[in-house]
Amino acid sequence: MAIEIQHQREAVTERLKPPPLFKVILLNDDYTPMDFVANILMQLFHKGCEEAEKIVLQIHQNGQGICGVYVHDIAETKQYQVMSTSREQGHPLKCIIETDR
Ligand code: TYC
Repeated sequence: MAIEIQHQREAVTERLKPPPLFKVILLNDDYTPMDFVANILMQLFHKGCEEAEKIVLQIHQNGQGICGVYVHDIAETKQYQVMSTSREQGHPLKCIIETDR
């Protein structure tokens, strides 16, 4: 009985934990136009124009940059939207997701 209560407690504690978060990261490449990446950041990640431009330059200089942090389903959807919009427009832009903690 005591063990069962302990298990129930553990199950409740598990359910109360906040869900794991995932970073959505854009990678640099030599071909995708900066304007296209800035538009992606504004339209899909709701960044303002100045912040979007800062992030684009940061990715261009450092190789990658974080666009946002989300629960897994949302992070995957954002990744899919970035990749499909880029391919539709003929750009090779890459987007990855990584655990945040
Ligand atoms: N390096 C690209 C260029 O010079 C611009 C770029 C920025 C590409 C960010 C991808 O995630 C990226 N046109």
